[in-house]
Amino acid sequence: MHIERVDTRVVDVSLPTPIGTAIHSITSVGCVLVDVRTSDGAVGQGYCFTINGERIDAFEAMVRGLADAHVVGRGATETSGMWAAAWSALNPTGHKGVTIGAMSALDVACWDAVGKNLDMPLHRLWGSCRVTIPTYASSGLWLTQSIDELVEEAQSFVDRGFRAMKIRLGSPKPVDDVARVQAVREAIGPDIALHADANQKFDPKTAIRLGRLLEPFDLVWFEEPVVTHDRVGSADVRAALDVPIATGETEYTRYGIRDLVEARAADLLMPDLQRMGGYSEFRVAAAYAATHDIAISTHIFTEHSLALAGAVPGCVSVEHMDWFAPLFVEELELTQHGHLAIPDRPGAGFTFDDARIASMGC
Ligand code: SMN
Ligand code: MG
Repeated sequence: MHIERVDTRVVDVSLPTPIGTAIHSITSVGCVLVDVRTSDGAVGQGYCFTINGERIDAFEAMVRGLADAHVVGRGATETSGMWAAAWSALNPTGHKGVTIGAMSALDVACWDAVGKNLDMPLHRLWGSCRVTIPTYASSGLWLTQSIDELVEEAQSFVDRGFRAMKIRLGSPKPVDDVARVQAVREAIGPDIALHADANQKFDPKTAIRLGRLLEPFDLVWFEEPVVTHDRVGSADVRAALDVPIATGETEYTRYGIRDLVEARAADLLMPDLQRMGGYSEFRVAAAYAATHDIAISTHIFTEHSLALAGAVPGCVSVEHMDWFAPLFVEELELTQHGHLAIPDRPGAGFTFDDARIASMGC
């Protein structure tokens, strides 16, 4: 069984309403969809994206270049060989950004093809450890919302069956962040878990001050308190506060995760499937985290992260982000106790909804 062809499509998926964090203004996600076609007939699928589709054509060109050079013609089960060859070829260009995003889409698609050819869910192929995983509602509680809107949305998450959610921080004045967190905590009560994400907004001193002010609200974690490159600053915030520091979504590959661990910058790591470079490299990073007894929680890419969550014992939660749901035929399944079901379908367990994607202008 070998890979006969790799096809790409570019599609822009609009968000229902524009949203904002401390560093993002988002109206859509532009995606490169990748179909890896094998000689046995299975089609493996993966994707990478940019916010608002900015510079997405560069990602498509990178996918096509890597596919022609390192994927087409290769045995479909040679995921490690594909990854190693592409990694080596990318040395002069670099191992962050467009290169790794393109590798991720190809690697996920190749693994999906392997699982589909074997008629086996990927988490079982890798060694299953669970059938559901805790999740938290993350498509909401944005910085652009009023306190009334936050309260209403928090309540609606609880009504939908979520047992956890995430609010964004980064108001111009820390007291405003405190008021927003307080309002949500009062709306959801003490039994619903609340995470908070600063999207790198603060300098370490401000983060520490805000972290202390937020102590009464029993946060699960304080995410990306400082700029991602300031690992020492993140370690300082971590040492000063009792609340766990979660970070890692902006880091690339095993080496970004290693640097955070070596700096003692994180209580919990949040690898992102695209920035890790796909399933192969994510599993390396997860193993590295495990050797340091640091838990992980997957960053966005909800559908495709479930296979990993089903096979990585140290994964404690999967972020529930609904941005990419319109791409897929299958839907995420929220189970009792606010968990997500790990799909027991072949491969990654999700397939592109071709008709719907075509109607998006692709
Ligand atoms: C986030 C990620 C990607 C885009 C906007 C916001 C946020 C999260 O940091 O962790 O969900
Ligand atoms: Mg975040």
